[in-house]
Amino acid sequence: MVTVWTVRVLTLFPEMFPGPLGVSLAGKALENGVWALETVDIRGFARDKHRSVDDTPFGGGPGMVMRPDVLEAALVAAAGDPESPERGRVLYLSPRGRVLDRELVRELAAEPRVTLLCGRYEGVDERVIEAQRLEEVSLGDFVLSGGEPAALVLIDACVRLLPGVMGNAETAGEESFERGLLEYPHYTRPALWTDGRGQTRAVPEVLLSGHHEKVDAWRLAEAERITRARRPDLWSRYAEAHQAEWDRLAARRSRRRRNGKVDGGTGDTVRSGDKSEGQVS
Ligand code: 9WO
Repeated sequence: MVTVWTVRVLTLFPEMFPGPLGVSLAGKALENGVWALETVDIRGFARDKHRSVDDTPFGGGPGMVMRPDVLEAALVAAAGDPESPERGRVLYLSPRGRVLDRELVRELAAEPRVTLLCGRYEGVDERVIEAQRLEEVSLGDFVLSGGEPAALVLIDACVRLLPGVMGNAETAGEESFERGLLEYPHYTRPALWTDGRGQTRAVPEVLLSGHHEKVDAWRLAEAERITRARRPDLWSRYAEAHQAEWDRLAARRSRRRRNGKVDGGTGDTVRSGDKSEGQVS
């Protein structure tokens, strides 16, 4: 092993790690040394006899705030001085942060090491965010009871991009998301399934046809239909990226019609309208 992607997690609850990352593909990869996890117990850096890591907020208000002196000691021990070039990226999981996306996951998975600070209570003293140049990263617009579950999610997303973690069946570049689309629907046996209320449901015919080009075309059309209906934001970016290509195809079809050719299309007859996905524009 030449490179071991190493994640250091600073937390008051080290027993939460590796947690769900200790099983399945991520767990195997952890055992096999594809990635390494180091937890740092923030409480180990408390100085007073009560080992306190938090205190009441200046200005009043509910709850407690994590102390900057304790956090600085933990961060410097875990990652080094903020000026040090080999320190690597240090992230603070917080709803105030840059929203995690594929792009940031790719960046982080490409780093040799990443340090994650997990907050508890009402958060950390603002000055340690500045002094330690913490990058705030959010999973979305919701509040957790602490940063740990968010750290687990972030690590999972990174680990599955590491070479040798996933089977070659699902290499990262082949996923629908990498094309800017949501996933197409999946089906397995039995081909005819009677659900618990006695309704028999069939797998779409084309998937049983063994015609790989038709299967691919159907899956693309389904991924497009679902994306357009559920995620207009993703759909506009995708449509923008493909507009020129669609214009070329439309121009070719109208030329062929003028020349008296019958447009047989792609043989794909289920591109739209056969399933309800709410309002589409
Ligand atoms: C708690 C709280 C209670 C009363 C009034 C305001 C309050 N704010 C918070 C709060 O934001 N607590 C955070 C808990 C402090 C930092 C760690 N915690 C956290 C991280 N909650 N949610 C996240 C998180 C991280 C990444 N993506 C989504 C949510």
